[in-house]
Amino acid sequence: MVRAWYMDNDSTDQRTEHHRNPPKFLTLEELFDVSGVEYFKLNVNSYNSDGVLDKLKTDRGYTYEDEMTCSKECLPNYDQMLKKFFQEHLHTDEEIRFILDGSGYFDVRDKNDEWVRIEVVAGDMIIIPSGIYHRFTLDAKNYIKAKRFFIGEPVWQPYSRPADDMECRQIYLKRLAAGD
Ligand code: KMT
Ligand code: NI
Repeated sequence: MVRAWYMDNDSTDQRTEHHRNPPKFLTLEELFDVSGVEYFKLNVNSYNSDGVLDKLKTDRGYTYEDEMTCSKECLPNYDQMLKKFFQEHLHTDEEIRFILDGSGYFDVRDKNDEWVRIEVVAGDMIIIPSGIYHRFTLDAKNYIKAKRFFIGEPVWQPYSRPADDMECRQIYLKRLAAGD
């Protein structure tokens, strides 16, 4: 089960959970309502043949996919890349990740600009909307392997906050307010 919670305001070690006191969790429905983030549970042992991922790809038009591993051994420029992932940013397209192994945290800003931390583990597929401010960090285990998907030719370009005038940001805010 994926877990999501509101973060404390402590800027020490980004790899720890950073719960509030007392902890404040969100259900997946609440997560969607306050951020537009979507979540699907897949079976890491059977996704190649069970048709669930195939249907998602067809329904949503994902035509590109690749795999990435983040660990000290596997990622070139590991420290630099992780620093970049953790800088608050947005993209002009959805950020779609299906976790195959390991774990990590996607942090997203909610409607009130508060950080929500989403813990992802093997089997979790997360869709971060275009135009939402977010960031990523590994947890204390320092390892994640994930599939990335994209509609068409991939564009991974991050735009650091502030990027409030971008069209994708304006569209995102309108959709969030309308609740769809
Ligand atoms: C990103 O764009 O932040 C990433 O791809 C992070 C690693 S994916 C689990
Ligand atoms: Ni991103």
